[in-house]
This record gives sequence, C-alpha cells and structure tokens, in this order.
Amino acid sequence: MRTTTARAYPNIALIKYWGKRDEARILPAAGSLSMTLDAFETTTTVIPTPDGVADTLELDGQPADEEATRRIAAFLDHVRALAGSEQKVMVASRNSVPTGAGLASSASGFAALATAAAAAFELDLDTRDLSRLARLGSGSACRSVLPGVSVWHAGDDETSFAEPVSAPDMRMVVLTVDRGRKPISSRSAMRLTAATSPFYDAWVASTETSLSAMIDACSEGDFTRIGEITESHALRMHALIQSTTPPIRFLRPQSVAIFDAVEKLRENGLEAYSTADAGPNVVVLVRPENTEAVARALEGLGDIRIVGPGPGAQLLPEGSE
Ligand code: 2P0
Repeated sequence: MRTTTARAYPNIALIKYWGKRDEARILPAAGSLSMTLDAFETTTTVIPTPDGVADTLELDGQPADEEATRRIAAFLDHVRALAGSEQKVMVASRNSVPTGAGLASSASGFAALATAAAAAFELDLDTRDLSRLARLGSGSACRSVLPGVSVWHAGDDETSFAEPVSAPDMRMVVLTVDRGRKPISSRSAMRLTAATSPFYDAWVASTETSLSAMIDACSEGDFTRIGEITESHALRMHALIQSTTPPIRFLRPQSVAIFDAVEKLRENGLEAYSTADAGPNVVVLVRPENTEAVARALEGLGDIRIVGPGPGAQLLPEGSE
C-alpha cells in the first residue's frame, strides 16, 4: 500500500440522473449525460494506517461527522474487497469551495476518492472500471472520472459506467443564488420521488428518449438542439420532484427569474439555455463565443462563474499531499 492523492471536478448533467433501479449497486433507472467542469475541484489523499481500527475522514481540515465517515468507510469496503485487503486508511479531502455550499459535490468527491483509493490499494483499473467503482460511492461520480462530455449507461453492475461522447465545445455560466445547505439530500429526495411520484414511470421512459436525442444532437454538433433538450429535461426533473409526497421544491424565486432572463436573451437573439440540479443555483449553457455577453446580461442575478469542459479524475504526483 502507498499514500496517494487524486483530483477530480464536478459535472453538470444535461440529461439528469434522478432515480435508482438498484440502491445497493447504485444502478440508475435511466442513462444520463453531463459535462465535467474545469472548476470547483476536490483533492483527496488516502493514507494507509497500519494500526488503524477504523477508516477516518477529514474534510477541509476538520474531522468529518459520523454519517460522512460511515459513507466513506462503506465505499472503502468495496475497494478492500477488490484488493483482498483489510487495511484501514485515513482520507483527507479538500474542496476548492466550502463543503455544503451547493457547488462542492459528491461527484468530484467520490471520483477523487475512487482514483486515490484504487491507487493506494494498488488496483490496476482502467477508466471503465474506475468509473464503475466511483459509481458505488455516488452515482454522478462515475461521470466525473471522465473529461468533458460523457454518457453514463444505465446497464447492470458490469455495464453501468460513463464513457466519452463527442460534442461541440461549450461553456457554462454558473449562477449561485444560495450557498446554504440543501434541505434534503439528492439521495433521499430521489428515493422519495421513486416511492411517491405518480409521474415517475413516465420520467424514466422519457429520459431514455431524451438521452438518445441528446447523443444525436451532440454528435451532430447541434448546439441549439442540445440547449433545447437540456432546458426541457431540467424543467421536467423539477416538475417531477415537485410531484412527490410531501412535495419538494428546489428552485427559488431567484432561480425562476434566471430561467425567465435566459428565455428573454433567446428572444433577443442571444442563444443560452438554463438547467438546475437539486438546489436553487442555475447553470446556463452557452456557445464559447457568447460566454461574456451572456454573463454580462445576467449580472446581478447571482454570483457568476464561467466554466468550461475539464479533465477527468487524475492521480497527482507523489508528494502532492
Ligand atoms: C445529476 N443529480 O444527474 C442529478 C441531477 C442531482 C440533480 O446526480 O445517491 O449525489 O449518491 O447516487 O449522484 C445527484 O445525485 O446521488 C445527481 P447518489 P448523486 O447530476
């Protein structure tokens, strides 16, 4: 065993993952497609603790709470099973934005941890198997193993991984409207949706249709079609989430104001499309040449950060910890 450090970036889905077919193996009910970003990264070090009786976790320099530590230990059990090892480790993870700020994500976290832990336990995994491993920590993490745009296949345990998709060059204008912790985790909200929404089956079926339309639009480099499917699919996801019992609403008035402003931009000939994840922040998809104009037009509606396609999860040189 050795000490290793890895870095990974979050991703923003254009076709969203919302619902599992298998909770234990984190198999999604439908496929999804996302862009890994070049900002908001997580850097994670895994240190073997030969005398350790339990895994420990430090987040941004502070000991993590019991729940977060338990989730990491459960993930490390998968790594130990693959390695045939019982070795406990210390995990130290840093986010470039504060954890719980709505931007630090479980996707970058588990993609970085899977990459560092696989190397620490001397597993020789290719990208596909690393993506499958990251999926066991958090579904969306399997997409953050890959750079740029990737598709995550629904599949079964063997075939559910992310792989690259050819797509045009795109940028995103991220508008942070609220840095607070979300009222409910994605995992719990997803479970509630599958259990209580009358629209869930239609969501799963229509997501597969939207995904194949999106893959076609990406390979044709049709930005307009990509944008239209992105915005429509995001609104469908939020409509679905609002249809749970009890209802959950992630979008705030400020979020809706941004969707409206983006629609106005399009009416005025500036192409841009909105999406939002399980929270109130809005991400606007733009052509590279329109990035500055769109960011300027949306000034004042949120804290703005421009992002582009980023690298896949990577192991850092020894001594980076
Ligand atoms: C996505 N989200 O496709 C969707 C859109 C949030 C909204 O993937 O239970 O944290 O760990 O597999 O990966 C968030 O779900 O859930 C998510 P788990 P995860 O990006």
